Amino acid sequence: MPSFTAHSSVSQPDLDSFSKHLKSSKRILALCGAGLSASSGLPTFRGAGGYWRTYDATQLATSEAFMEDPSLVWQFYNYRRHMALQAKPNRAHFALAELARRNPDFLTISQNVDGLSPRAHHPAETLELLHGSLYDVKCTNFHCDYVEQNNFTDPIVPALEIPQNTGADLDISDAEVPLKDISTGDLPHCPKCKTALLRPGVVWFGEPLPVKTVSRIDDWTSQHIDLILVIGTSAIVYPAAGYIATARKMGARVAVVNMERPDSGASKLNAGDWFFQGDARVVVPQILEAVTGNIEEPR
Ligand code: BV8
Repeated sequence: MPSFTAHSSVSQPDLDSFSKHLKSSKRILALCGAGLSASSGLPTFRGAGGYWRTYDATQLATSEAFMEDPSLVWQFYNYRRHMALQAKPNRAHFALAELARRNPDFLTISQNVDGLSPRAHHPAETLELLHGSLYDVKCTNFHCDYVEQNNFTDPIVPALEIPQNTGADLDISDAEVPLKDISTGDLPHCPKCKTALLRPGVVWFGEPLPVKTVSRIDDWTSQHIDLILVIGTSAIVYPAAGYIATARKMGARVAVVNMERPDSGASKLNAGDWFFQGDARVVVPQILEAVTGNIEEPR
């Protein structure tokens, strides 16, 4: 029976073999998903937190939903902006940032739009936010090029103020709490063309990923890769999930950090892969410690 390390279910022999490979790895890729931020208090998409009111989050993350009911979709995104601003990056975000500082040939591809990796001071040049950010906004007018980054205004417009004291522990993410009927005129509008609505600067389902981001990642993954860390993702969404197979093709060993053992899909374990079961907040700092040193719990 392998001995387990003190504070997680990571077995010592796995940790030793992984640490040895980590220390000898030059080109390391990390693919992160909502599980990385779960312990910061942000619900995941497909886990229990995958619903907002009565909607599967993926039903609201589309341009069709926005065109049909911009008020509902803006209330969804303004709520997530607010919640992510209240949340704090956890030790796993900081550990990845430290690995990035110590290894210039490291790249984090994050599917998360919650802004927590940038707030953990992850070096920007080795962080690709594949699906954009809740804190970017852009104009919906095809002929207007207005884009604003790092807009942390909360609420983004007064009309989207989240109603408080809506009953014991309930908020607008609960279907029992009525949503405000916000007229389109009171939603965020473009300050440049002054006509069109602004939308969240995220990639919706059915939309192409930013060309610059994809080509940067394609460049980076066109050379040999020593290791890919697959952290807190169900690996269901493409093209993000496809980077795991790409990394394998480029020679990478695979280490999966997840609460559940992935038995199918893009992150299905192959012989020789490491699987570290547990909360990313606990497991990621532990498995990276051989290179990053001890990562303190953020105060
Ligand atoms: C594209 C931003 C092509 C928005 C997101 C029909 C038409 C077009 C495309 C498609 C189509 N059908 C399918 C597709 C492809 C589609 C897709 O993949 N769909 C899926 C549902 C099958 N992809 C797209 O649409 C992409 N675009 O293909 O364009 C194209 C090309 C040219 C021209 C036109 C079109 C765009 C996809 C991007 C969508 N945007 N986010 C927003 O956030 O609101 S996706 C969003 O969902 C996230 O970013 C992320 O990618 C995904 C959620 O996945 P995870 O992050 O993994 O989270 P999840 O909850 O699923 O899993 C959490 C995991 O963590 C679990 O495994 C859990 O066990 C684990 N966990 C939980 N707690 C912890 C933990 N692990 C560790 N510690 C813990 N504490």
